[in-house]
Amino acid sequence: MPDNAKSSQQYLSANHAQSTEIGLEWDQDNQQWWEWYMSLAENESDAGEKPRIDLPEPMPHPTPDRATLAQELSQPFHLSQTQVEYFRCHGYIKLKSVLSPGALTLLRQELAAMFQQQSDQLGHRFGSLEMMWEQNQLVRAFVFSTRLARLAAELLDVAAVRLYHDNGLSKQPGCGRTPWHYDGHHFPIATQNVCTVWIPLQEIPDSMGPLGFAQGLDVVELVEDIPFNKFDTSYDRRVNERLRDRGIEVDLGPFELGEVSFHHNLSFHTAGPNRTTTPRMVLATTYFEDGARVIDAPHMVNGDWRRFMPGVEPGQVINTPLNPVLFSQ
Ligand SMILES: O=C(O)CCC(=O)C(=O)O
Repeated sequence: MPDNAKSSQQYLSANHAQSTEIGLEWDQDNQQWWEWYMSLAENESDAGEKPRIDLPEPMPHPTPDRATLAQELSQPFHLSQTQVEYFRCHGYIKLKSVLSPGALTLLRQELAAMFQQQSDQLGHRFGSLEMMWEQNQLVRAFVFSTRLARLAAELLDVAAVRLYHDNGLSKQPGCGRTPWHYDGHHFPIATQNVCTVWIPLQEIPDSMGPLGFAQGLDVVELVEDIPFNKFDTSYDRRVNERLRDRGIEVDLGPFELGEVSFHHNLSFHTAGPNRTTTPRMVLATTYFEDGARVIDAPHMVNGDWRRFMPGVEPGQVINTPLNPVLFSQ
């Protein structure tokens, strides 16, 4: 059984475990939030016991020097009108060759070293590191990349974007599915103009659990009557059934190295289990429209949000030094 098939209740604090209430704020850290959240995914009961596909660690590519990397991360990546329209219609887009293999080699090595420090606890888990940019100059260079922030702003069609947070994700060998969700349920930001840039740090074949997207920004309306349940996998299962019954196309394709996806706050997405022997590492960075406020009533699904915008209270504009404007037209 994968770790995330264990009971969801065990990941909750006593306060959350004893009531079905979702309106209370989360009271543990972001890693614990992911532990709980991943436990809400449906997995095959014997998924954890199946033999893993032997996949060697990704081959390192020649790495750029500091100046070359800075140039790559700041130069615009031109979007065609068709690509912009695709994002606005489907709620996501996968773009190839956004980052070079050498730049990604550098970032993977850096994140691997950080995850290595907690390797004794990782097991089959979904490892999460956040706000790495505050301490790590290389991560900061990617998170503050004008190339990426500009793409987010252009796809969202907003004048300026701020940073919500960075999230290093290591889906460990044997870790199960990521449940169906949309980020508008996760982020306590009172606008839908939010975009997450999901950067694979190695190729992601089907067997490693690529991020998969339900096509259509309006899918959220098709499933809005399905109640979220904090204790079991019913929400994930019912969303999956609804998408299937309504014939919604789901893009579960693999990612090449250098391919990056951008998804809107309302995009429904999931990810498969990691059935390989190599951790599936990703940097996911979220940007939101400058001027947005915190929602009036943050809840447990918003996770450790106060860590990402310290001192901002519900209803207030988000403009702390941890949420800098990273691109402005
Ligand atoms: O990496 C995953 O499996 C999930 C990530 C995700 O849902 C996100 O970045 O919005």
